[in-house]
Amino acid sequence: MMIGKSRMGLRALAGVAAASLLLAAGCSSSTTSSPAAGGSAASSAPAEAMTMTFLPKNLGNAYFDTSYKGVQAAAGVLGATVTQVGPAKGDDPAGQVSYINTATQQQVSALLVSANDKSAICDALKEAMTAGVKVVTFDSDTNPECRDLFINQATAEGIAKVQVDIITSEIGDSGEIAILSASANATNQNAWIDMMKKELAASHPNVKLVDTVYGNDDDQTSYDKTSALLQSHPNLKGIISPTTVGIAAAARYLSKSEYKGKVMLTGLGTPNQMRDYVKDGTVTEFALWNPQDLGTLATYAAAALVQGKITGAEGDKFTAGDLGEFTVGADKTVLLGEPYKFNKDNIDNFNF
Ligand code: RAM
Repeated sequence: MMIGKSRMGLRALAGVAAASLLLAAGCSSSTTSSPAAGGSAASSAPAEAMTMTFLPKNLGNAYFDTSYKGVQAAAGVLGATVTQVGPAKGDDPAGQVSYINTATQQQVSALLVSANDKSAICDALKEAMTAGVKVVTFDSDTNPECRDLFINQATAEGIAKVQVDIITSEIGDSGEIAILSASANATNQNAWIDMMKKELAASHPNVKLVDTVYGNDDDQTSYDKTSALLQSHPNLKGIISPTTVGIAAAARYLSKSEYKGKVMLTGLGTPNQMRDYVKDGTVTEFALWNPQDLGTLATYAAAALVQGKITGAEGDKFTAGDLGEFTVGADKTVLLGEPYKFNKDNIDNFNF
C-alpha cells in the first residue's frame, strides 16, 4: 500500500531527515525566509507579513519535530516566518492555552496546533480567530467550531483498521490485547480507540480488549505502564500503542524482557525510533503516515486561508507545493492520505 495519494509515494517519505535543522527539547525555534524563485508564494498578500506559530502537543517529540521540518520548508517557500512553541508534556492543555493567548497578542497570521484536548483550548482559539488569526489544527483536532480547518493525517477508520489488522493477525485472531495510549483527553487517540473497539467488535469476536492505559506521551510513564500492563494481565497476547512515544517505550521494555517475541506489539511509530526493535524481533510491523508531509500541508492550508484563497468551505481547493492539490471536505477537514505499514523489508528506506 502506498502512502496517501499516489503523488506522495515513498519519494516524500525517504530522506525526510535530510534537513539539518536542530530542535532541542524545551526550546522554541524560528526561521524567516524569502520566497524561492519560481515558488508558489501568493501575490494577494505581502508574503513578508505572514507569521505563523506552530504549537505541537509537546516539544521534544520526534514526531512533531519531523512535522516542523515540513512547516519550516513550506514557510521558506511561502516567505512566512514561523515560530515553534509548546508545553513540555503532551497532557497539558493549559500550557497550550498560554501559548495561544501569546500568539493572539502577537497578532500572528496563523496558528498551527495539535490539540491536547478538544474543548479545553477552544475559548482561547475562538479569541484568536476573533482577533483575525487563522486557526489550523493538525494531527489532533478540537471541536470544529474552534478552528478554521483541521488537517487530518488519515481517516480515523483507516488508522484504527490498520492497527487492528496487524495485531489480530499476529495473535492468531484470538486472545487478550490492551492499548497503551497517549493522554486520556487527546482527541486523535480517543477517536482511534473508539474505532478500534468497533472494528474488534465487528470483525474479531475472539479478541478481547482487556485494558486501556495512558502514558501521556511521556517516555518513562509509557515504559512503566507497559510493565504494569504485563503484570496485571498475565494472558496478554498483544499491545496496540497508537502513539509514537508509547510504542517506542513499550518496544524498549519488551525487547529487554521475557515477553520479547511472545507478546506482540504494534501501533503508530516513526521508523527511526522503531528500527532497532524491528531488527531485533520485538516488533514485526507498525504503521504511520509521513509527519513531515502533514506539517507541509498544514502550512500551505494556513497560508491559503491567510491569503484569502480559501475560506475553509467544503469544496475549496488549494495547492500544497509538491504534495499537489487538495480539496476541503466536510467539517472543514483536509485529508492527507492513508496510513503506511513499516516492517523489516521496507524500514531502511525511511529516515524520520
Ligand atoms: C504521538 C502523538 C501524536 C500522534 C502520533 C501517532 O507522537 O500522540 O498526536 O499522532 O503519536
